[in-house]
Amino acid sequence: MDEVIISRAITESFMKDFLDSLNIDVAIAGAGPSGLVAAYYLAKKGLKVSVFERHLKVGGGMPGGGMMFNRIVVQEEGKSIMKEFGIGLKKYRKGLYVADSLETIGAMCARCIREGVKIFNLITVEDVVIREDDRISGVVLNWSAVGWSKLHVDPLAAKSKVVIDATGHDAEIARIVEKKIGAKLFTEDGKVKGERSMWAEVGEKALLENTKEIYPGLITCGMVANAVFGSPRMGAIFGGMLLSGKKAAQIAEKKCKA
Ligand code: 48F
Repeated sequence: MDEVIISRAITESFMKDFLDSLNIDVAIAGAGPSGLVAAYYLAKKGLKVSVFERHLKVGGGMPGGGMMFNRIVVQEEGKSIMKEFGIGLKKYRKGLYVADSLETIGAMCARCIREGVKIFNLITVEDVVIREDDRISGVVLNWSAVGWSKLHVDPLAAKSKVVIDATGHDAEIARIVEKKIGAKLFTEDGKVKGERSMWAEVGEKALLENTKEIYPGLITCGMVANAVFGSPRMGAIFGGMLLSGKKAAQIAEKKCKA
C-alpha cells in the first residue's frame, strides 16, 4: 500500500473531471434539489453538465428538512419525479407525501453521477464570464475555502453555453449579473426583486412561471426564480423545486441545441 499511489489516484481522477468541466454545455451553480434535478434531466439528454456547490455537503436546504426535522413534503405534481429517482414516498393524506430528506439527497446525487453529471463540492461560483453583448458564457470558480479565509487568490473559469442559477434564496448569480454587468434582467424593473414572506400555495404556483431565462444565457431554477421575481417563499414543501429543476433543464436544452 503506497500512500503516493493513493494520492495520485485521487488527484488524477479529480483533475480529469475538472478538466472535462472547463468546456461544457450547462454550468449549474448550487447542488440543492432544483439544481440536482436540472442536472439529471440535462445529462439524460446527453448534454455535458457540471454542478458547482459551495458547501462540503450537497442537497442545499434538504438535510435540515423543516426546522431540522429531516423530512420533506412533496405534493402530487412532484410525485413522478421522486419516483424517477427511486425515492420512497409515504402518503400523508390525499395528494401529499412525505420523504426522508437524506434518502432524497443520496438518491438524487447517485442518479446524477450515474447519468454523467460532474458534481463539485467546495467550489463557489463567484462571477460569470461574459462575451459580446454581455452574453453570459460561463462561470468563474474558486475554492470556497479561499473566500471563507479571505485569501487573495485569483479564480479559474469554465465556459458553458448556458448557466443555471440554482443558488437558492440569495439568487447569487442573478444578483452578480445585475450588479457587475449593470444588466437589465427580464423582470419588471430589470432588477432582482427579492423573495416575499411565506405563502406556500402561491409560492409553489409562482415558481414554475418564474423559472425562465432572465438574461441571455442565464436561467433561474428553484428558489432563485421566486427571489428574482418577488414571489413568496414556501418552506419545506418541495414539489415546486423538482418541477422547476425539470423546467430549467428543458429551457437550457433548447438553448444548447438552438
Ligand atoms: O437553497 P437550496 O436548497 O436551493 P433550491 O434548490 O431549493 C430550495 C429549498 O432547499 C428550500 C425551499 C423549499 O421550498 O425553499 O430552501 O432552490 O440550494 C442552493 C445551493 O446553492 C449553493 C448553496 O450552498 C446550496 O447548497 N450555493 C449558493 N450560492 C452558491 C452556491 C454559489 N455562488 N456557488 C456555488 N454554490
